[in-house]
Amino acid sequence: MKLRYSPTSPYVRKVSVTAIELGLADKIERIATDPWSADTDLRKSNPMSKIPCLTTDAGDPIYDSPVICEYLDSLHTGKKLFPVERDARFKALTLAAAGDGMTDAGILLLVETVRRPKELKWDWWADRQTETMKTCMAVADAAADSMGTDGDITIAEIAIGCGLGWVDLRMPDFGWRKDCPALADWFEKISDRPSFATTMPKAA
Ligand SMILES: N[C@@H](CCC(=O)N[C@@H](CS)C(=O)NCC(=O)O)C(=O)O
Repeated sequence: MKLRYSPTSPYVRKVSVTAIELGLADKIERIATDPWSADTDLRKSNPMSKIPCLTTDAGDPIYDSPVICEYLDSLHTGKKLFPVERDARFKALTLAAAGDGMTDAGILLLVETVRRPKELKWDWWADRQTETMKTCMAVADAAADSMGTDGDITIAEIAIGCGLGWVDLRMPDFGWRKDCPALADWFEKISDRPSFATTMPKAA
């Protein structure tokens, strides 16, 4: 399998953590890709021109990160990061959606505040994304006591942990820990798990 990646993407990190958890990391060849480059041919594999994008051994492209992670999970007959039992499965998928939603809002906020020309900045949009990040974090904080750290985890812990790691990297002053003490405690513990510790993003 081949994975188009960039080193600081929180969505790529989800795939990397998933692959490590499933013992599949050495089956994946990594191809550095800048999705923002005008020269990239990424769109031929992913019509949204986003990373991560996986190409299977059969040559089929798979995107986006939730689908790639579920594909990797489907290759593994033992450990399951996507629970099979219905209630557990939809609980994990919904919590993972809150984690991804937090990250999506964070990226939109960063584009608005950093990339958009100053005279075009739209405070209403920035405030809305900030609010979405906070409400997703509040959902994760409420669930934190039931989330795994050094035992079994699911795609929910992976999505939330990778999202928070990216927020700390790109928005170190966001100040989420004060409002989400249980989540902060959980995040500190899961950050020591080998799949998280070895994929911790570093500023480029
Ligand atoms: N929903 C997608 C989001 C992926 C995404 O937004 N990736 C960013 C990099 S962190 C990207 O490629 N952005 C390029 C763009 O938006 O054009 C996923 O879960 O894979």
